[in-house]
Amino acid sequence: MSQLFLGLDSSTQSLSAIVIDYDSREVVYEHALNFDTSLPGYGTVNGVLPNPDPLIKHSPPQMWAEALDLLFGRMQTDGVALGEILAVSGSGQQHGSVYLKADGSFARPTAPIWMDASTAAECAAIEQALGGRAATAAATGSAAFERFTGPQIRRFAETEPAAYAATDQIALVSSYLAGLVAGCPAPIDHGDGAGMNLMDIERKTWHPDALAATAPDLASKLPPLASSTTVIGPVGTHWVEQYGLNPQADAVTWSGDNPCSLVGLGLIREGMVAISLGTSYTYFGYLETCHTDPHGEGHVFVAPTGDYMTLICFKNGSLACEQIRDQFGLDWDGFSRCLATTQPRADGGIILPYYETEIVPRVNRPGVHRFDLDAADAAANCRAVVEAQLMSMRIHSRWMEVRPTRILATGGGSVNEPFLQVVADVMQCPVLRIEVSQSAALGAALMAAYAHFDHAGRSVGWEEIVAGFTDPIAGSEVRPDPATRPVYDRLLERYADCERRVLGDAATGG
Ligand code: XUL
Repeated sequence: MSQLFLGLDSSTQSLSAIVIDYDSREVVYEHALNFDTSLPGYGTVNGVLPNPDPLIKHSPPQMWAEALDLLFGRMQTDGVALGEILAVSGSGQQHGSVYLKADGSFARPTAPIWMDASTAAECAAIEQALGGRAATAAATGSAAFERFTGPQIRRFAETEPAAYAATDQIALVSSYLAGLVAGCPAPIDHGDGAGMNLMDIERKTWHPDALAATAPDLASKLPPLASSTTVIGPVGTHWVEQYGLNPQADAVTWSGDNPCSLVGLGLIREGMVAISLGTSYTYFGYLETCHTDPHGEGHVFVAPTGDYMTLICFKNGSLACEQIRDQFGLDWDGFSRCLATTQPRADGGIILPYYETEIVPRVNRPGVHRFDLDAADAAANCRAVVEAQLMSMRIHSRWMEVRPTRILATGGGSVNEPFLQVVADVMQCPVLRIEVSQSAALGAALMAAYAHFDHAGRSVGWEEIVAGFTDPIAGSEVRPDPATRPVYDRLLERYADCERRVLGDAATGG
């Protein structure tokens, strides 16, 4: 009999499932269920409830619960051997919170999610109570961010005190769904707990000062914290009776999508870094020891392995490249040709492409700034905008003190070879492509496997768990050109100087 593990992923727009066959190292089943189209009665748009206030982004938790049943029904119809699954884990969009009464009903019918930006005042108040931005980051792993759970809880307690008082348990998206699978309240795992501004990032316990800075009586409303690979118990009887799961199958804690993706991409050793080239660009990687960003721009979460991970989000990512592409009437091929036909130059033109406000570095007012760059030169602008993104990544990831040994590239932009050459040259590190479309769900399935073996007293190392599931695409390696090293070392200094001039000293990432 095969050893099957199920990984689920409740993201903003969909609920996905991946089943892996551990022995053959294969993904044997994959399905995604879109919330808007599968559950239209909730009226969500891209998984989010419409709201006249553009800062408010909530979703209905009941929809997530219903989706779980729909998905298991679908797996049954598709002939998935549900009775052979040994353990189930999952991934949830990070930061979102669910408010439950003692009888399990909702104390708040909607859940604020990671896209919500309505808590600027609460962030300021929490940071002040904790001794400032750097102190908040040192204590909880991140400065206070609008989407993080603590500021969201504070706003709820202030604006709806009666509903807050009626709340018995606050769950994250991940722990809420883990509880449904287990049929009992689930702990919050260290990975997703680190995205709340409430957990002591070093001790992995609730931080008493952060709790006090957030809302009254909060400790009594939070579940215990646990490692990301804790077996909560057997799966709930509902899943056994309705869908034929094995009553002995393990219900494992769920984590956030970023910690799960870390494992789903095989980033389990120091120096392993991934760049996700989507609408925004994210730079994330494994950290052996905990140290936080003194500028409060990057996040530190706990990795499913029990070590740490970092995440930095660059909002203007491909958006800035698209602006330049469109400005010069190019398509992506034309954009790539511009990169392929230009050379990096230490005295090359520089652009600071803040078409929108930026997360890293913090830029509150959009603006595009050019230095020694002819605004009419298409090729020079294409090169400058890509170099800008990568130099920004290199500068603003310095605080991690991790020199990447290889970088995995994922997302739409990773298919563009001249682009990857710039990544390799600026970062002075080999870049490899990886084609895992569902890295979070895959990570969850691998976490289920780890937890299952661990719980059975069979300790299997993470290397062995991920082997064969997370291999980069053969032949996709792009190596840095050593001749570009001194060029970029010099250009980097000039870029940092331009950032300083535009944004002030706080923006240069140390
Ligand atoms: C991370 C974050 C997003 C969500 C998306 O801090 O807010 O990546 O986890 O699901």
